[in-house]
Amino acid sequence: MTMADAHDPFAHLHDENYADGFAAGAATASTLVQSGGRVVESLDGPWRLTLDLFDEGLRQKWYAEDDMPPSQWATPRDYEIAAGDLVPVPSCWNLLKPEWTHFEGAAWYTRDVDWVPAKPGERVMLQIGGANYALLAFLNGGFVGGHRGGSTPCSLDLTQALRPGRNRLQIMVENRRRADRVPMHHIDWFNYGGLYREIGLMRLPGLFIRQVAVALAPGSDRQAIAARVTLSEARDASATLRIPELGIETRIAIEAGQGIVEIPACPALWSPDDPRLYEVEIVCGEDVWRDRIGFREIRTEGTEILLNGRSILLAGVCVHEDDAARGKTSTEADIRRRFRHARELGANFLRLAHYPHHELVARIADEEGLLLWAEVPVYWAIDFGNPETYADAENQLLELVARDINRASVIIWGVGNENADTDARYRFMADLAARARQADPTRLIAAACLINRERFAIEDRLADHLDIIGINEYFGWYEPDVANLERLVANSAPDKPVIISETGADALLGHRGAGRVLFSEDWQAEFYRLQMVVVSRTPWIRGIAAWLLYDFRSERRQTGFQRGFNRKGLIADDKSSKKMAFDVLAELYRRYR
Ligand code: GCB
Repeated sequence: MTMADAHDPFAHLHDENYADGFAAGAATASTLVQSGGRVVESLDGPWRLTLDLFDEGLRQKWYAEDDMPPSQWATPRDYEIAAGDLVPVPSCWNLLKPEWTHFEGAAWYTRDVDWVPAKPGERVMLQIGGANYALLAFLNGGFVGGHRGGSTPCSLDLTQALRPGRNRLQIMVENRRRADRVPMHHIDWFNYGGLYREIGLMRLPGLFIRQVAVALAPGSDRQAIAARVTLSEARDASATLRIPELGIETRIAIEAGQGIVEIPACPALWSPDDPRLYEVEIVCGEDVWRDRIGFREIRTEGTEILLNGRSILLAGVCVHEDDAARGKTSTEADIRRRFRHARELGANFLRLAHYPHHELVARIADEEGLLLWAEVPVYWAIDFGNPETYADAENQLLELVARDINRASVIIWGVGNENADTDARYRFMADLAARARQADPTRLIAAACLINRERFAIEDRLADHLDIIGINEYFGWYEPDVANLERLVANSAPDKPVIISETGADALLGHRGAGRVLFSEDWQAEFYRLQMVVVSRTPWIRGIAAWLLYDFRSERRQTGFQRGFNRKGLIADDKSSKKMAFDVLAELYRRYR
């Protein structure tokens, strides 16, 4: 914009560079502050929301401070905070008004924040649990940072911009589906939008603990605990690690903001039968970081998966974050209900499809002793040749790892799902797997890999980079002949464990039929019987995750049976009506485990 343009009320109509300077990727995994048991002053509750289909907010600077009521405006405007709808946060806008159901675009959230400084030198982080897909945040008219990635959290430093007294916080959230995003525009779930997880302010001292990883030291034969501490700044310092129940109190020397310590220790090991958690505390200067952590070892040996040195079978179920009334917003009650249903099914394992779920999921799984596969939405036809897309995927992965690294329940990081084999895909996913391993050497890396349908064999060069080969197979559903599953097993000789990471059939609640009647409850139940015959007798299949616990919204699904839902749930979308297959699979799992 030239000086002359600055006085031209129509200049913004011709400015297509309106988004320059607003990087949605400023907040990343390395700026994320773990919750660490600290108090967060909640900003949940009512916010004003204005939809912005044409990006007028950036074009016209809706973030500029102007608190005049319209009656006092000198010139007309197209934005008025008070005219926005009062909406609850967290929520998905799609479910708030019928006319917003399919809205994909930008929307502006606004609220006042009253701030009372507590200590000189304190820092203040805005902690956002999840906003789909990208966000830009503005405080008192100034840009304070942005984030991309629809299911991972971010931290934005508000220290400089926050004023004592009243502040105006605005967050533009934007959920357009795009070919270069992660996931891309074609997905088999609903593209909810909004600030759909909790949001709040965290006070921290000038120098604080950003991230911590505490686990059994790899290679120590379960005889040592390792702790890694990262501070907010690359300074030398000293921290103290305490695990009172183990009698541990150790100094960690921190150099240039990083400290690592390894201590001989034999904690009682965390397992599904005994999900033992220890209070862990790290103090550095004025900052205290706390968590409850379970210690366990997960590794593979040949085609077996070993938990604390003992071979396990994973009997599991996949689940989406999708609720008829709340969409992608999960409450603690939702999570506990999912786990209760998984247990009723006899599952010891859940695959959290196909993106990072709410932070509480792994915390509650830690308490309850459930095993988890957590993944990033590197789903289907990602723009594998695009370096920006890779950077986004890697950042989402590292944010997930940073958030959940202390959760014993998470045993597998999933780096992708059903991605067609190209050189670009191979490089992208091999790099992602290597990055996951480097960031966290204590867990297993997996992906839903490929099947050669001419030979009926597991065949995916990516498998060389994984610890576990996931196979999504629908023999008996998309591919009618279940016998081909037997062929697949006969033709494959994997040298690492295989998990059937998905298998399932649609069934509309109440629809019945004898034989292979598609969409009937009967066929869904029979489908699982046939699957489990093969799974149970194949020694290198070490687990299965049924697709899936509940029916979920998916706009791709438009037959009379589906009506906008994927009906492969063992339970209908009301989250309570069990289909016939539920009890059938529960019985099969009882025998399997
Ligand atoms: C798959 C996908 C999953 C779909 C499922 C289905 O293989 O990984 O996201 O929802 O099949 O129901 O077709």
